[in-house]
Amino acid sequence: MPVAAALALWHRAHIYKALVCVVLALIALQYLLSGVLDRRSLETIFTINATRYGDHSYRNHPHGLIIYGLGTSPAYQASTLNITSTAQLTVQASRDINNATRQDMNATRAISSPSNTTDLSTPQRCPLIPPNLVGPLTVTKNPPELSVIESTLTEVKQGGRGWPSDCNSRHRVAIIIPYRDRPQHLQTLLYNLHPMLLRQQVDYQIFIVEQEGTGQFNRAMLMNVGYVEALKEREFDCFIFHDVDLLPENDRNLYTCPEQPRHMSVAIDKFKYRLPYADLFGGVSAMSRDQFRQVNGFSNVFWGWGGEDDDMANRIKARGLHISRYPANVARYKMLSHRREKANPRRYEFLKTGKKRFGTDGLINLEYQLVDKKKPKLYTWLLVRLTPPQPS
Ligand code: NGS
Repeated sequence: MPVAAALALWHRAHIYKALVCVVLALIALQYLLSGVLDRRSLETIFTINATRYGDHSYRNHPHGLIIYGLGTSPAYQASTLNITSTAQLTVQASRDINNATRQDMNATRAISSPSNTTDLSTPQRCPLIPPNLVGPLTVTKNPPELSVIESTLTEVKQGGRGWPSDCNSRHRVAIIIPYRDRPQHLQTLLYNLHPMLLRQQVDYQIFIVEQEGTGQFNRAMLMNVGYVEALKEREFDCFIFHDVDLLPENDRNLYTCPEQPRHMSVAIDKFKYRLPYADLFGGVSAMSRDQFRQVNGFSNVFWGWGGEDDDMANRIKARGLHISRYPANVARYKMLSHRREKANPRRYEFLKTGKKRFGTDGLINLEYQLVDKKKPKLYTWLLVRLTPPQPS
């Protein structure tokens, strides 16, 4: 029928028109997207150049990459004891990379001078994920002679400093090691730690803070001193508080500071690689310069073994922060054996009353004397005389 045929023809023509519209729309979309992608890659180039202005741009976005960073909900606490699935890690990693990229872009927008964006001759910013990580490490408990270690670690500079040679590090990290009378442990730690930090592409310096005399050890106060003294040298943005007897077993446990304070020594061989309790913050822990200042550092009242790290965990919570952790298969350590130190009999009492002192006891009333300071090849050594805090 001619009318029906005409109608069919008319319908077909409409279908063709619709198809043409869809194709045109797709082309337009592709064109627009390519514009966005171009802009993104331009911004990346700008960001790379921005890092040349080290101090300035670094301070604008001080947070490091949290590759596997997770929260500390009870569910998470349970999950730290198991191996986290690769899929989970990947999701977290890409989320963090996206955040970092966003931060980079913000930093980029803040830079207005076009002359900052043209010179590509200086090293680029290091990649978010250091490319030479190997994962599980062979830990050496019997290191060679100190002189041999010194001559092998050619990339380490006087005072225990290291930084990547081919890119600008994203992290300026002070490693603070409270210390007394454990030369063999120190040698072993340095032997294991330096190569790992170099692979992690952090710009770091190792500080050994030694307590003078034979009185009760005050780990917390030594870490406060380490923080203060390190900042006199350089504007570190990240602090790793590190016991001398813990050897990292995996270089994916990045010595950087993420958004939240991070407990690093989650799984220690001595504890059968299980976290003893959810709020543990002892062993090895990471805090940014600002977080540490925000909590007023560690308490100064804990003389003898135990409790000072629990008090720090309380400070962190009181300030609305929380302890983050890498999964237990990454945050693994071997502990070197030693005599058990004398526990502080008053530690539970101080823990209970700690809250009252958060504002008055810490960096704010820290008193010490710097007795000596030296910079041998593998570390910066500070000998300090601690002054017990006066009752306020
Ligand atoms: C707790 C201590 C912490 C200590 C943790 C692990 O009991 O300071 O054991 O110690 N708290 C109190 O004593 C209140 S460890 O065996 O790793 O030296 O960090």
